[in-house]
Amino acid sequence: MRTAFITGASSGIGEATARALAARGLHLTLLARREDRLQALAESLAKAHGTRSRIVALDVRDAAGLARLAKAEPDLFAPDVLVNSAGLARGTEPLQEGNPDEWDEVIDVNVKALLRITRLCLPAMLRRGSGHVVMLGSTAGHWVYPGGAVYCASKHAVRAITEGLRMDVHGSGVRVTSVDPGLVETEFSEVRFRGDKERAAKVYQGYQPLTAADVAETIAWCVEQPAHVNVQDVVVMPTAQASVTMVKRSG
Ligand code: 8X3
Repeated sequence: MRTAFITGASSGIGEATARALAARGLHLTLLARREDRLQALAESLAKAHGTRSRIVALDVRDAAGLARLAKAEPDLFAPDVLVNSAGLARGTEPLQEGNPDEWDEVIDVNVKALLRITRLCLPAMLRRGSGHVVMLGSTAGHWVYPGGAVYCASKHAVRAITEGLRMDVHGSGVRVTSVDPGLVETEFSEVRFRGDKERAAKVYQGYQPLTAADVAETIAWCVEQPAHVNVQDVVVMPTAQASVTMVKRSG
């Protein structure tokens, strides 16, 4: 029985990845804050694919909660695949107008929580000599755009962590992949614009953005490669996007 541990599993790319991996026969540990959404997802996957899901209703930043859980249920932290999908951005203000509390939130979730969860799952993978850590990077981890200094810094950090981890576990059989999407229509922009749905919708207007399912299929493709194949990094953008600042919109 293959298992995947997915953070940020209640929505967006995390939820779509749960669906894509369940369809390929993996059983799941689903971590996110919103228990009702995790419950509904687990029920629908059980019905559709017979998937067994464990639900972990926790804020991914809750270090003490994670440590307690790892002690009580170490098996949860021994998945075949870890997908670090939890992540967010806040605002597009220039740095000089930024909110340091929001910087903390972005860095704590995108970087520190990702490190902590990965750290918790690695010992079992290394003992087994197999396992796959998938990071949700971003095009923002390759290129910086105006108003994106802190978010781009967090995703550049994810890229550095991915590369560093790959070297640290080299020779162990553990694979490390980063999937780095451009514009994907999810709740990402609504969160970034602090609940402003109208402004969020404009980000995806006039062209066909990626869907969460598009990215989930990319992740599933990476995971399904034979054990000797490690897809190191996949950058995926909508066809209408040529760079982080170039999007061809109609009208
Ligand atoms: C999300 C892509 O361009 O909004 O990681 O930063 S972008």
